[in-house]
Amino acid sequence: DGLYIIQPKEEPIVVFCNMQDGGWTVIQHITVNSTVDFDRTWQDYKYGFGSVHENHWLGNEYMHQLTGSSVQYILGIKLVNLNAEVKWGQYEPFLIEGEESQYRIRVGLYKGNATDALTLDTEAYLHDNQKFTTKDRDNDNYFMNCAKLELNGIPGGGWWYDACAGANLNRRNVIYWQKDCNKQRPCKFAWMMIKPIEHHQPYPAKACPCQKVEL
Ligand SMILES: [Ca+2]
Repeated sequence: DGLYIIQPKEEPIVVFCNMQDGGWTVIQHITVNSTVDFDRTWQDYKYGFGSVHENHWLGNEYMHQLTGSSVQYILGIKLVNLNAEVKWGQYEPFLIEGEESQYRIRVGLYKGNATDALTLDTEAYLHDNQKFTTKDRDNDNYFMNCAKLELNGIPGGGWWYDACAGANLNRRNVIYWQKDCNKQRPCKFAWMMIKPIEHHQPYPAKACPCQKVEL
């Protein structure tokens, strides 16, 4: 585990890699009642905020640069409740489209022991295909701006809202993941992480530098 410099496009960026759980690049981390404010503008969510070894949002632009390449990615969700019980979920594939598409999210098939909160079977709560919404840019399907809706005085923050959502990991006081994390069952930590989909290699790839075969 630790900090790494990666270069998804021109600009090098610092990311936190979670190696113990299998080699993931962390794109979001929140601790309940974090001092990092997640009630931010479009521009803040675009390039990220917080500190990468603690609570942070990596940035929609970087999420797009990483997942929008020719390599397909998996989204991993890790949730820890107050009893230190860990829940996992993952979506394959996972993709964030570019700013011209308002950083629309695409999520594929789910597996894990957490609730499938991003594709919850409720008409108003689908995440797949939703654009990103912040307090200063309302792209959601609700008559108000979901990012501004408050719970105990804390707004929802930026997210891929529908009208509004069965999950939101960016509300600072209540980490929300449908049945797993909510007001009644509080969670302490959440992470969003990504990694490339591994294509099965039938033969060891690192035999080179290769000896010329004498026939
Ligand atoms: Ca709206």
